[in-house]
Amino acid sequence: MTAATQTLTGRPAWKALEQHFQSIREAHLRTLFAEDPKRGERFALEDVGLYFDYSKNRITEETLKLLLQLANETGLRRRIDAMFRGDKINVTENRAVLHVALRAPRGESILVDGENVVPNVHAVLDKMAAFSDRVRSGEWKGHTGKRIRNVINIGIGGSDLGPVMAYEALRHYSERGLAFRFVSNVDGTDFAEAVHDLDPAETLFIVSSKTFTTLETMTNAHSARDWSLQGLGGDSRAVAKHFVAVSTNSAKVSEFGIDTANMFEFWDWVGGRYSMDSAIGLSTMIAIGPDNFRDLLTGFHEMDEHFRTAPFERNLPVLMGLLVIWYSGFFRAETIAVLPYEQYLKRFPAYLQQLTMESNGKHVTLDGTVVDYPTGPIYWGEPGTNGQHSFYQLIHQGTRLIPCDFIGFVHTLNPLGRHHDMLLANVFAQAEALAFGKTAEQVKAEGTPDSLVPHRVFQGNRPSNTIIVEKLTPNTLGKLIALYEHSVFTQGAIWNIDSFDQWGVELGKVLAQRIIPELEAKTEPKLEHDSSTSSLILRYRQLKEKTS
Ligand code: G6Q
Repeated sequence: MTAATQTLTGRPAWKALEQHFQSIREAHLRTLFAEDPKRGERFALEDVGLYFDYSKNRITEETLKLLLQLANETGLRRRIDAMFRGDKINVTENRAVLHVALRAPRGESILVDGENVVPNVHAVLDKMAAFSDRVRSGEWKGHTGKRIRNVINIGIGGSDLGPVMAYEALRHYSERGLAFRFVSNVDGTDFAEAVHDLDPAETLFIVSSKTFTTLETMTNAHSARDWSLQGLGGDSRAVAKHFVAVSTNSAKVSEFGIDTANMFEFWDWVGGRYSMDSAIGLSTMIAIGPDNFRDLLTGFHEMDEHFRTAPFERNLPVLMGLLVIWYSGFFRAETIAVLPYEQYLKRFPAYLQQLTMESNGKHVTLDGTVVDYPTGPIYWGEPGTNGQHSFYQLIHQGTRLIPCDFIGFVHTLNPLGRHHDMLLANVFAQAEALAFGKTAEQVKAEGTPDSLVPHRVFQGNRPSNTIIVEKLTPNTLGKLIALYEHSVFTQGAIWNIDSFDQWGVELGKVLAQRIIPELEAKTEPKLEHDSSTSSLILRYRQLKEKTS
């Protein structure tokens, strides 16, 4: 077996980690900290404006050494270089993976099939900037001559989650004279609620779809067109003033009736969940303005450069990714909680769910072999402190190990009395409580009745990372997103999976297409599903008929 085809669990570093795990699995963070008074500084790293404290992890120098060895044995460096070079590392779709080119400065060169893609990236950014300025200034008018007051992004998955998250995250920087809404679900309620109080004459739709064929998006886009035309007297010329598109598919865009002059392009080497900094970010740019959008891209790029050049032992995404490998592969942790102590980041965990789970929820390696180790964990989370009053109980005292990422900012964008110190005190207190807990002796010493002692014991030894950033800005948001993107890359490279395809979303889509006509048929359709699915379809048809 060559080094490249060696299975992960057969690698020397993996075997050494298995052995090492036996010696460290019971070690308590209390002991690790007591033995090394400088641990909190030693296992911390500051770069590109992010402070990353990973000392409250169940690791030693030896763990790190072996994880870094694993990164080397699995060819992480080679994989990083291949991505940045534009190699077709998305092997199942035979595509380059070049979201890093979306934030490459003007003048850089990144080749795809021999063509430098960076000039095209900047041409689209310039076109987006000109359009954004026109909408923001009121120069872009609707069909009746009114200025645009509402911008609605229609998209789903990668064409929705990034724009929603970025709008919420950067709301502080947004143009408050414009309202932004996002429609994704094929459930008509999503569209109906988004437009119920809006005037079509003041509403601009951005139809965001890489393929321009996605069922949900195209259904919503057609409903939006009907709603617009109905409200604007039925003149189809109104579409040109109230609809723009973000897509790779110009033929489908014109077929829909959108002038391709108002289409913002991106490319097949941008994966949906890695596309929020492409033209898919048009709503973000209109909200925060082109200068802030460029700051966002600069933040992404700074993290890209850090990931590409920093030695692995000082490389933030690499260390973060290796810790995920450690907990999922050895402690068998099933989930990871992301806990931003920043209200503006309320949609960040939801965004990360797609980034992490669509990327690394794979059960076969690049060559199709079924893995014999766990791959992508479940990511979830809520902003603090709200989560503390709901699910943190399980993280503190439940039976599962849930590594946590705490994210906090030194400066708030909304200074208000003592709020921010209280917020940050909670970040530090939670990480401290999780790591060190409270022993039975401590609980007893507080005068707790014996019968309650076990209930009030905190075992501790629950690991976390703490990421501290100076302030939430477009720039730091870009860095945080890129940090997770490259952590996901690191994990996928070591697991030897394709982090850039998503075949798992296909089957359900195909089956739904088959079922739609069965639900709508006027005459009883011949159902050839399993007995459960057929009965459900039948029941729906009968009840629909009876109660309509
Ligand atoms: C993301 C996925 C997926 C995609 C949506 C929307 O990586 O590919 O979430 O973004 O299915 O696809 P379209 O942009 O083509 O409508």
